Order: sequence, then C-alpha cells, then structure tokens
Amino acid sequence: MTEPAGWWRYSRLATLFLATTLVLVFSSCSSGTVDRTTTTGPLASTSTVISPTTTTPPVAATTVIASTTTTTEEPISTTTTTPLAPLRALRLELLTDGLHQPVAIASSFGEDRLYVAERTGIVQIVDPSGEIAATPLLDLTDEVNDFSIEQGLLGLAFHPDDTGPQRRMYVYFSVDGDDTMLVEYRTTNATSVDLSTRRVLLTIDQPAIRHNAGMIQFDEDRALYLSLGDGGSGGSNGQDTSNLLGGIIRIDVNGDPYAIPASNPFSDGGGAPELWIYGLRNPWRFSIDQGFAYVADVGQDDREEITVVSLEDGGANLGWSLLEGSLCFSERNCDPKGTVLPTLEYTHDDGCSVTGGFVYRGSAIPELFGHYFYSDWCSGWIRSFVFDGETATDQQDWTDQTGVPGQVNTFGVDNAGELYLATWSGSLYRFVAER
Ligand SMILES: [Ca+2]
Repeated sequence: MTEPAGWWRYSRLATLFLATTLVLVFSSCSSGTVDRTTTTGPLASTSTVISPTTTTPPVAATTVIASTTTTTEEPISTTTTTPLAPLRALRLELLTDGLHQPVAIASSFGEDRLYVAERTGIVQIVDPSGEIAATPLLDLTDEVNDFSIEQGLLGLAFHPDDTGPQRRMYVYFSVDGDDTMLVEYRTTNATSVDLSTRRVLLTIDQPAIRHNAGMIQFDEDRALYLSLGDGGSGGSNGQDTSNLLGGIIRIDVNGDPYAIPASNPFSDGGGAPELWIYGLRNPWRFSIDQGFAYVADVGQDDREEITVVSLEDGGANLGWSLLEGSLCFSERNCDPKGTVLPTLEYTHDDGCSVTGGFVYRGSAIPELFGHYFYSDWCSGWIRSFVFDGETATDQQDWTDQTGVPGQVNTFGVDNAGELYLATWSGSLYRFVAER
C-alpha cells in the first residue's frame, strides 16, 4: 500500500477493501502478481526472534497406556518423550490456494480437518493435505447477501459439546435488507448438513452495510459469543448498551431460541441482556483462551487495537466511539475514565485493519505455547505476544521467517490446537516449525 498517509484519514474500511480489491484485480490482470508491502513498523526495530537458548529442548509428548491383565486396576499411564530439534524458524505451509475469500476457520469431526467459511456463503471442507471436498458442507449462497465486502457469511463455529454425527453448527451472515442473522444447523455427519434443522437464533437490524464483525466462539461454560460491529452508520452504537451493536454478545444456545446467562452484565436490566461487553467499532475477529477473550477491534482513522478481557469482566466498555485506541475520538478532550484501554495498539503507519488470531495451544511447536498471534489486513505481517494477566509481553514479529502471506482475513485452530490462517486471495496456511 503506497497511498499517502492522509489517505487513511478520509477513508473507511469498506472503501479500503474495495480499493484494494481493485488493485488486486488490476494487478492480477496485468502481471499475475500482487505487490505485497512488508512492514517496517515500530515493532520491527524492537522485535526479537525466538532463538533456542533453552538447555532443555522442547519435547513432543506421547502418552502410552499400558494394558493390565486384571480388570480391577486402572490402566497405568506412562509418558515417553522425544526431544525436538531446536526451532530454526516459523514457517507458513500452504495447504491450498483454491478457496474463495475465506473468512472463518472452524474444526470438528477429527483432528486436522478444517471447515472454512467463504464470504459468498459456502462452508468448504478441507482435509489435512489441503484438498477441498468436491461437495461443501453447506451452501447458503442463495440466501447470503455479499454485496458489500463487509457483508456475507462472516462467522462459523461448531458446538464443542457435540461429538456424534449430529452436531450443532452456527453461522452468521448478511441477508437481503442488509440485516444479519445467527442461525443454527445440525450436521448429519462430517460432510453434510440437514437443512431442515435450521433454527434462527437472532436477526439483527443493521443500519448500514459496514462493520458487521461476526466472529463466533464458545467458552468453557458453553456460552456462545458473537461479535457485532457498530453498524457502520457513524452513530454512537458502541456506547449505547440498549442495542447489541458495537459489542460482543453472550447467549446460551440451549433456549428458545436462546437463554441469557445469569452472569451477563445486563441480565437484570440496564442494557440489552445479551450484551457481554461494548464500546467496539468492528471486532472482526476475537478468540477465547483460558478465561480471557482476545478482542481485536478494527479502527477508524489512526489506531488498531487488541484488548484482552477476562470473561468475568462482563459490562466492560472498550471505549469506541469515545476513544479510538487510547486516543480521544468523538470528543477532543474526552475522559476515558470507566473504559478499558487496549492491551496493545498500533498506528496506521503500521497497518490499517487488525486481524485477531488465537493463542497457540498446539503441541507441534511447544516454543509457541501461550503466544497469541495476530496480523493486519493491509500489511500482512505476522506478530505475537504473551498476555501475562495484565500486559502484552514478549512481543515478536515473525514476518522475517514466515514472509507476508497476503491479506490475512482470519486465523483458525484445528482440534489439536495447531494454528492456521487464511488470506483474502484464497490461501490457507498452517503454522509449522522448521527445525
Ligand atoms: Ca477501544
């Protein structure tokens, strides 16, 4: 991206998406390549690269269950370990470049198989080798409205409790009239959905075509969280707790059509009972890890931000549109008292649209255990930090090792906790170690 700095001030994300899309179209027509700008932002000068300085190499653990000859004793569990060679570099392994605008990655039905939501309304099945199944899991293209780049099928999650062939899955998408919906389906098996099980949980009145967010996650108590942008109408929905816009909602899907968790901050009044936190502009991607939500909120003119919020801190006000990051936005001399400031923020000299990822909890790269990964849609760098309960520590920029994969739409994890990302141009990558 080589536009002058002032360009951003008067742009909106949708305009950016459209403009960048046109750049992509034209560049692919003319040369077949995309000019990917690498970043030299503030982190670059201070970031460090993980070097294997530990004297005890990380190990890959495998558990062996020893059978016993009697039925009255518990099996004896022993653990054998295989030392791993030192991590030389973090790489992105291309699984496929055959997706179309992938926006969400979910897992269920066995390790490594991924379900990838494409913005136009299709849920593709991708096997561990990167092969895309000939028949998608779900095709909602007749219903999904993908007119604007911020509309379409935007969120996908499976219910973590379901282990049989009939599993509940949740999709969030735009429809005609520009409203958005949260809908539940049940699978018939790992490769098909019973469309007759469709159950509409929510229809959300949207004032405009932008800032629809749409990430769906479950916590350990099996509450469903859905991020909703402020609607893109320029109003103050972020600070208005009477509607669901500009917040993350938390609902219990075991209801008709859902129930309100008693711990929700407005379950007894004072705001929309579904609302969990508010003060958000366009929380496109967030994830939940060990009692915390990592909320990445796409900024307006100057700042991109990630705020780590305890799941026990319902009612937190993350500031928008009083604040953009830690800067006053709607008022020149604002009082940020009562808001939660970002755990991490960066300026638009360093990107334009944060893409939140996940905390790595896999076993293939133990050096990354506990590191939260994220990217920026315009710059394409790959960065991580470790949340220590209060601050973002151990901030690292991995781009020298991974390269810039493109415009990162989303991250995802498989059932084993291994990390993936998908780009606007349709590529799906797995994070792998070079040893
Ligand atoms: Ca904020």
